[in-house]
Amino acid sequence: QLANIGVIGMAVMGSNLARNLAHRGHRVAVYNRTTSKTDAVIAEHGSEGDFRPAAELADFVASLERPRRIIIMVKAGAGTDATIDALIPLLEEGDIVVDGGNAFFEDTRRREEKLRGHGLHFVGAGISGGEVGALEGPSIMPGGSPESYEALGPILESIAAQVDGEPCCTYIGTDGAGHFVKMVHNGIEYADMQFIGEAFELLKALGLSHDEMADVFATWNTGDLDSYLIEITSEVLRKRDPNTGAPLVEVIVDAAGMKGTGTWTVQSALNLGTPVNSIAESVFARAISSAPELRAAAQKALQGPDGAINVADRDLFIDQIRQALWASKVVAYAQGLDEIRMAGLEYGWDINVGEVAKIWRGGCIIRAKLLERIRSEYAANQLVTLLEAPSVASGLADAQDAWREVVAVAVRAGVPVPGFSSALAHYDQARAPRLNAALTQGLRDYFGAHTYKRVDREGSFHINWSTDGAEVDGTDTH
Ligand code: NBP
Repeated sequence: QLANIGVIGMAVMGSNLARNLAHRGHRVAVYNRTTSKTDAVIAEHGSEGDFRPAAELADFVASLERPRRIIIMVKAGAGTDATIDALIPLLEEGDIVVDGGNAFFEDTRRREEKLRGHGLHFVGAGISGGEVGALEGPSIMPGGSPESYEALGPILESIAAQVDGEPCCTYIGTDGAGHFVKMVHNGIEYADMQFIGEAFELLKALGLSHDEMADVFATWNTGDLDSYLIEITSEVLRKRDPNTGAPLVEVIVDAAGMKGTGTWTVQSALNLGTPVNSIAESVFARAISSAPELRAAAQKALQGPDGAINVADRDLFIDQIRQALWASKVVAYAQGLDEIRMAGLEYGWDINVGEVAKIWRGGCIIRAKLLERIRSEYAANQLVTLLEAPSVASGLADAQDAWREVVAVAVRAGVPVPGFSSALAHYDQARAPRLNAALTQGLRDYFGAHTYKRVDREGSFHINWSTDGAEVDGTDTH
């Protein structure tokens, strides 16, 4: 009997995914450009299931039943293209090639079109959960032809994380839809981590020890904030440096790295014209952390409060931080889901946003109790944005006094909270009956004759600013 699934790429992600497939009873063909890696994986894990290692790509392809299902887990970019180009001449019409790496969705669109030209299906599948997720059950976001999902879906669903008996894997939409959703998942992950970082800084400014902070996060993890990232924050804060015994976070250089998915999320949002300011602030917060020259120059020149926070009721303020964190998190999820909805309209993906929330409930890095509420709100209501969902709007209403207090105290103390404050600004902008954009339009008309619309009648208008000051029809003005 031939293998029913193949995995190319035996580095961390590919080998763990192949083992997961084998553990679920699949017959797994495996291949890696450098054969010694395949040999090492088989030597160590070959007894865990039915693996079919191949040293040559042609033998790998020949060992698969048709339509062939091949998951590529190699370094994103040139590695993916090289693997695809090597595969194309070996495949037959109807075969399915899956890219499980972190590809940019425009690359996925390009590859899908190319493979379609060869009569092949190309599936861009976002896979989240890191190496443990790949092995034990990730969240999988596959995009491609509906037909390919029929042949592939059951296999992917069998290895995905399960929540309430349902797999954290569902068909997302055509071509780049799956990788787009994975990209936004990562953007939300950036925001989640930024908010947690701001809460940490505020708790520290209150004078809590690292063990006390770890306890606070552990307690928060038993309530509305229950999530993987809050859980591991408690563990990281409690960790002592094996060398010095100091809290580990105090010996880690405060320069955050990034691999690009957060930046892509913001760039794509800018192209779509959809506001994701909390996600953008998270990306920029990493950027300033990793700008040593700018920081050194500014540290010498700039004055301000020393960052200590003194409040009358410390426990009350800690709870207010919890509420600010929850409310900001809701806004970031709303912004990310808004971006997915807008991309669906732009690219014709017909994405079910509630189903996206559903498959993020388990396996992935942003898994959180909040996602069940989001799933049920999208299932029950036709939502333009998550913020209008009844239980979300009332939750934000309840949290907003605390949220405003935390931002105000932080601003006065000189503790930077770009995430909390930008999320709050989004909340206030979104609910405002009038925005200052009216003045922007007036200014644009003044210096550039860009025209404006009126609240009381149709059409576009222009003021003859430099002559008689009269309002004229702006239809023909640029
Ligand atoms: P890497 O990203 O480290 O890539 C190593 C693999 O790519 C090896 O199998 C290597 O083969 C292969 N490869 C390279 Br490099 N260039 C190649 C080429 N030109 N042709 C064929 N194969 C090539 O592996 P990883 O860390 O397991 O990640 C795999 C994918 O999963 C990436 O897209 C990554 O972004 C994504 N990822 C996701 C998560 C997550 O949490 N979801 C985590 C980590 C990674 P060799 O052995 O012959 O050099």
